[in-house]
Formats: sequence, C-alpha cells, structure tokens
Amino acid sequence: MTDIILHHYDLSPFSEKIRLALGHKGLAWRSVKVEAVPPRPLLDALTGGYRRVPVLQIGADVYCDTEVIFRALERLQPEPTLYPTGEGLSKALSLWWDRATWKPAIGVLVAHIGEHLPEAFLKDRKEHYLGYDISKAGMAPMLPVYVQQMAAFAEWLDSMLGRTGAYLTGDALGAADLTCYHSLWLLRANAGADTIDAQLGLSPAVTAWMDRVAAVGHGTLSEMTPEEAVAAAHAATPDSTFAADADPSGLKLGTQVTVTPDDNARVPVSGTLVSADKQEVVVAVERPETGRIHVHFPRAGFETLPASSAAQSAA
Ligand SMILES: N[C@@H](CCC(=O)N[C@@H](CS)C(=O)NCC(=O)O)C(=O)O
Repeated sequence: MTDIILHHYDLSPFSEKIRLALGHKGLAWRSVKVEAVPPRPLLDALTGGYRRVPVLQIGADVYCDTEVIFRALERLQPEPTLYPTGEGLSKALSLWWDRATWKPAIGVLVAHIGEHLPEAFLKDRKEHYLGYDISKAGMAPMLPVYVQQMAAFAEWLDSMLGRTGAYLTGDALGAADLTCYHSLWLLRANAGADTIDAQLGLSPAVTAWMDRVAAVGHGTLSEMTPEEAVAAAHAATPDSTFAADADPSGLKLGTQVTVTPDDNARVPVSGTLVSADKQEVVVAVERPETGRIHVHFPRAGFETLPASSAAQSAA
C-alpha cells in the first residue's frame, strides 16, 4: 500500500485529531515533522501554498484540513468508521467546536504558558494566521471570558455524554470525539490536567471520556523526512478513487480556481479543478519538486472561486 504520510508537529491539536484517527483505524503511517513556524518550503510545494497543519499525503494526493483528511481515511479504510452515527452530526459538531473553541482555548493556553512562546511564533500567528495578538498580555483582558466560554462548551459535552454513554454521539468513538477532545487536550498537555480540570470545571464524565479517547493512541508510525515525502509525491500518479463532476455551484472541471480558507491563514491555492462534489473539491497543482499533484479540500470552511472572480474580489 502507498505510504500514508502525515505532516504535523507534536503540539498541534488539529494534528492530534488525525494521529488519533490513524490509531483508531489501526493504520501504519509515516510521520513528517514540520516546523511550528514557517517557512516550510517543502510542505508548500506539496499543498500549493496552503499554510495550515496537519496535511495528509498519500502518494501524489494531498489532503488539507482535518475534515477532508477524515474523509480520505474513511475512503481508504472504512472500518472501524469515524462516523458511527453518520457524517452529518459528526461534521456539524466538529465545525462548530473547532471554530467556537479555538480563540478561547488559545486565550486559556497563553495565560498558562504565554511567557514561553517565542516572539517569532507570536508575530507569525498575528500577521499570517489568526490576525490578532495571542501574547499573554494581549489576551489577558479577555481571559475571564475565555474561561467562561470553555466551561460552557465543556458542560455541553457533559450533557451529551449523559445521554449517549461512552462517546459524544453514541456508544462508539467517532470523528466528533476526536475533534472535541483536541482543544482540551492542548490545554491539559501544556498546563497540566489537574489545573485545567479545576479551572474549567470539567466533570468526571468529561475527564473519563478524555481518558477513553487518549487510550486510542496513535497507531504504528515511523519517521520520514520532508525530502522523502516530496520524492514520494513525485514518483506517484494522482489517484482517481474520488472522481466527481458535481460542483453544486456549476463550476466545470478544467476551470482555473482558487481555494481559500474562510476563517484564518487565508492563503489561496490556485490550480485546475479536477473533481468536486458537495463535500470535497480537488485541484491539480504542478510544481517542479513534486510534478502533478492533486490537492483536496473540504467545502465547509473554504471558498472555491473561478480564478478570474477571485482576482476581482481581491482587487
Ligand atoms: N480547519 C483546519 C485548522 C488547522 C489549524 O488551524 N492548525 C493549526 C495548528 S494546530 C495551524 O495551522 N496553525 C498555524 C500553523 O501551524 O501554521 C483543520 O481542521 O485542519
């Protein structure tokens, strides 16, 4: 089987979702460690410029954003599923959680460890990723609000677990669990579980659920260098397992498009539309280092526009 390659860094919570998904599916994977602060020229070559982490690569197919990575893993190996109660509930819960908790989670995080974050990291996150200052001093005035929000959301998890049992959507682990776990994991991993559990008032049901999710583990992994990953893309041909000509807005295959996140790190990826349905869009990108690759994005949270109208809207 073609290597499953994850480009990630240890303390990236969105990467933790995917490491756990690989563990859940019992897949063997190759780990490419990337810098927490760009430049990441070899990763840029693989993604066409998408700047967030994690990125999953299978040969010459590159998957950007955890939602489409989950979908790719599910296609590759359907069982055990990431969607025990179907995709809708899981994806809706995940999109809400990722967006609602990211800023408050960062606010709580920097209150604990902000003084250890390098200047270059803070500058990059402000100028190229989030658009706001995430220094300890910068976030301190709103800290009470961040705690209030995280505590409210954590209580919703408690309420779900009270009805469903072991996991958020039922008695089997799914993608929604991995998503709702990740920002709490980030806080506990950096500030200590006892500190965070007390600060956010995490209930015994929530902490026991976190223990169950953590026990999934990361599966079997072995290290790979970024150069080896780029060479693997160059040696491969894009896969045609996902082949759809069903763009809901009527975009025709072959059109030059840009795909841009609609929340942060709004760097457009330009390429030729090669596949699209309501959930996923794929563009072909050609770079000397990689040859032709297919870069996959979810529809939720991304804007796909014809290259000409994207240029106009930016003007
Ligand atoms: N919606 C994206 C969010 C990914 C994201 O924001 N990842 C963080 C790391 S956990 C990131 O890219 N931070 C900036 C960076 O590393 O360049 C996903 O689900 O993959």
